[in-house]
Amino acid sequence: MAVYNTDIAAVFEEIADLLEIEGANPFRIRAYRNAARVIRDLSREAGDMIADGADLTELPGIGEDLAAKIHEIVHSGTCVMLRKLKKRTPPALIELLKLPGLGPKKVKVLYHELDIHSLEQLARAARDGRIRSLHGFGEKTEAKILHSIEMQAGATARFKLAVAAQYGERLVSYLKAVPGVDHVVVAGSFRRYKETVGDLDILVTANRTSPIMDHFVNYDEVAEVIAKGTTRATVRLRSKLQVDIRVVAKQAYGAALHYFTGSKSHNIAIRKIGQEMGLKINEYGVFRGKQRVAGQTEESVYAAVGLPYIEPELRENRGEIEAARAHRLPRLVELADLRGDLHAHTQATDGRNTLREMAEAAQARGFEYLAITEHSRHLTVAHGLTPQRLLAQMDEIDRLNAGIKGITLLKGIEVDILEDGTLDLPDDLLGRLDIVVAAVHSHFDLSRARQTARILKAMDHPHFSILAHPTGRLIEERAPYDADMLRIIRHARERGCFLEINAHPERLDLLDIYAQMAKEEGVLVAINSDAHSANQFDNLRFGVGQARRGWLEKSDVLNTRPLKELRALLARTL
Ligand code: DGT
Ligand code: CA
Ligand code: CA
Repeated sequence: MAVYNTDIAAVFEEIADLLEIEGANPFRIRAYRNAARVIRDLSREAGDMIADGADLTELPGIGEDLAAKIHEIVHSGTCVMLRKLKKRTPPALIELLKLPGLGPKKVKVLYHELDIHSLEQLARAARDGRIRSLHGFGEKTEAKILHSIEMQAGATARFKLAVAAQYGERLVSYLKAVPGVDHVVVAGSFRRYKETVGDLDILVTANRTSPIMDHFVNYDEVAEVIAKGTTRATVRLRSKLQVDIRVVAKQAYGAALHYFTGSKSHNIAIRKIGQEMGLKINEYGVFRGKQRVAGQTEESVYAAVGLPYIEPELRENRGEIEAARAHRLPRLVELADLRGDLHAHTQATDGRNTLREMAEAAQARGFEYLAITEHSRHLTVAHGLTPQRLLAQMDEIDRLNAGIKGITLLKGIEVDILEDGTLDLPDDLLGRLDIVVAAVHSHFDLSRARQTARILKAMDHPHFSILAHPTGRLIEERAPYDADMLRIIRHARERGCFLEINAHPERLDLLDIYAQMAKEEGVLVAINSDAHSANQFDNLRFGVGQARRGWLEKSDVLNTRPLKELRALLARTL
């Protein structure tokens, strides 16, 4: 049984939540939250470190007790303390914690003040208007709680793409090692780089004697076998992620891959074109009468209906078939096209690594430049930089740039856009930076008109370069703020500034449709990692996936430009 860092972090987060509901010592609670973050940001799996005999107490904030718990979790998947805590907490409270917008503090109040033990009781209290008068709640929160209960009742949980990737990719390498197996690929929404996936759809080609199905259901992460036949099976993993597997013959690989990649509405549209040409298209191939005319590769399926190959990220039936027919498909941007990253943090604020470590990691990826963009002072939770501390960092960057070859650090900031649209640092200071990344981090609830005006005003600032994570959403946790994105994009064009696709797995913001809107309006998009540690540059692939879903080409992306061109583009706005 493999235990990943995300599993360990989840155990610690849950311990912290339950301790908080109990009203435990805040320092103790914080120690667990901190440990969760440290583990989540490790560049190696803690399990591997333990196997190598590493001393975990050398990690920041990890003492003997936490190190012992990490060992325990790595070996057993959980820990005794969590089990004990769970035993003495009413189970419904643990359910309440899972509702977006309800943290341990609020759950504690609901439990103690209203004696709420279940979701039904909570919904009733919200409907009766009994929640709004509680300390720290109010009418808005009450409405939100009711909304999220109703949402949860209707929807089944989806997994963030990066989380699904972690489980999916390990399963793929496990399956590739099975005798007689040829291709193993994750199809479905995962292959289309959708920001969340409902389940994984794994397609395998194997010879007839391969023991693939038995191996699949015996994978040590499998919690439940829902169905098992000779060519298909469905399981649920311990993480609750459901996985479908389908085994096909080699000559049907392309047809099956096309079928299981979807989207369903893309498939239906392609099948319809086939029908008009007298062809039958299914997961086994493309047929004219009884004769198979295509299906070995995806290209052959498209060619059979007179179309060029269409990339998976485009297959949403949003105009890609028409574009293919007119030979106007975009040549989508690729990870290798990126020449740098324009949004990253270091230890100076809430990052994990030093300037030098971040520079070296970026250089190791072959980057030509990296912008260091710490938070500004308004974000006190992230130890935002004061003007003085920013000046000190700028000097440090000068020294580092003088000493390091092959990569240039750009001086930047992730400055807060304050409620009135002003920026959270003095103009003269912003003017001395190479790049000003600006973002909304507060007052998400402003009316559409005020939120839009706030952002437009910020863009009017002469030093504004990039609007970071432009809709503020956190996937499955916080809805996008209400703002007129078309006006913002058009204003960006007028002002010569740019929008970001933030590659952080919880953000992936711009959303794909707005990335496409930016392209159509002629606004360049930066694909940024927002890395808080050196290993988080890996997240860029998800940002690139999002960009591809937005039809972006290399030329639509700001940070595909060589440094000299980038500087010229930034100078327009500085
Ligand atoms: P998800 O899992 O909700 O994130 O979305 P998908 O797209 O992965 O959907 P899923 O897992 O239900 O099915 C995988 C693929 O199989 C889907 O993208 C297209 C194909 N598929 C499923 N059902 C149908 C169907 O009824 N007709 C057609 N043409 N294709 C289907
Ligand atoms: Ca799926
Ligand atoms: Ca499926």
